[in-house]
Amino acid sequence: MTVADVAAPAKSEAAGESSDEGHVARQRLRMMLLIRRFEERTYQEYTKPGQKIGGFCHLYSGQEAISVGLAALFDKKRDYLINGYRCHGHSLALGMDPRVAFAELFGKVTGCSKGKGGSMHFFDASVGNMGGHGIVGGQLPLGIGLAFAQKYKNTGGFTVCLFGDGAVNQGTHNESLNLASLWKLPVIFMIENNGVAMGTEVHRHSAEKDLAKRGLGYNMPTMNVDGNDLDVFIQEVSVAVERARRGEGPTYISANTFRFRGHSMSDSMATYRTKEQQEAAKQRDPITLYADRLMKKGLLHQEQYEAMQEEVAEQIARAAEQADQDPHPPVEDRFNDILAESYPYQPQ
Ligand SMILES: Cc1ncc(C[n+]2csc(CCOP(=O)(O)OP(=O)(O)O)c2C)c(N)n1
Ligand SMILES: [Mg+2]
Repeated sequence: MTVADVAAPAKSEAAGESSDEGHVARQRLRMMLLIRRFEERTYQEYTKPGQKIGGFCHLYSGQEAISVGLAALFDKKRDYLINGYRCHGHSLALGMDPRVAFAELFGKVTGCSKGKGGSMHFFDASVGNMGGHGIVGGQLPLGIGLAFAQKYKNTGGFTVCLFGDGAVNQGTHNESLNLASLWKLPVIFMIENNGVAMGTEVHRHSAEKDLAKRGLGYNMPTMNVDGNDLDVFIQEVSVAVERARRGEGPTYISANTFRFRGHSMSDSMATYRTKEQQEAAKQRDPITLYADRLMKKGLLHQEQYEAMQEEVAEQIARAAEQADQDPHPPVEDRFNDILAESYPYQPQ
């Protein structure tokens, strides 16, 4: 099942039920739920006896509105998304089947990277998902390379280059912002600003705490956006998308959010996030905020919401079980797919 499939309306008389607005909104809500459930199941699979997932694993719970908002603005035929290692949510939002995603985590041949990439390397180039990257800040120069190709080929596409608040002090950040602005590349630099790099809060590593201002020195528009309010996010980020599509160059955005779990599977977050911070964040859970809004607008009923939650839970359970049945890659394949196959350069 994909993002296009939503729970059937429970009551036919509901206001807005047949409207496009209601349908699209419920699809988005469903996708945020799907991502949250996927991450919860991933946590269980990682921590329970008989652990099926190895290596590093970074969960995305709490940040769902950003990936679902970006997917809403994204044209899979011409746009690119490139990311750090916290990449499960974006891949699901761009349509990756949860079974394929679990298979990648379980090291199965049916995974998006044939089971050899794992949690940090979810890719699907066929929809412009140029993957997760493990080196902090390493994706920025790659992202502007993609944007350069879009400009060179005049595709009208843009690249959204995502990174964490911990990446802003990397040298690659400076180099990429400068070139992108100088060459007016169609790129959106987006910090998924969850306020911490592992356990280090922004005020401990950045002399300027308002990270959005980092773009100013490179002569590009900058903005802070609410990364937990899906509607606001889509509306405000669409300005940057249009600017990029018009060929006017990059925009720098801090999408402000909170992650609900630790940095990776090895920390519980309890040592560097106060109870007050965690409580305040829960009040701004992107899923609850959005579901409440839809209910107030009459675009969602409680019964409908419950049915949607149940359906998503079943879908995730089924996907994990199916992925578990899939085979591991054959031993003979261990040296394949390490580097891209080379092909002769063909100027267009
Ligand atoms: C060049 C480099 N240095 C250090 C690390 C180790 N490391 C992995 S994640 C991380 C923190 C990054 O935090 P942030 O950019 O805020 O992203 P978040 O994890 O919050 O999404 C660090 C230091 C790395 N992967 N690459
Ligand atoms: Mg961070």
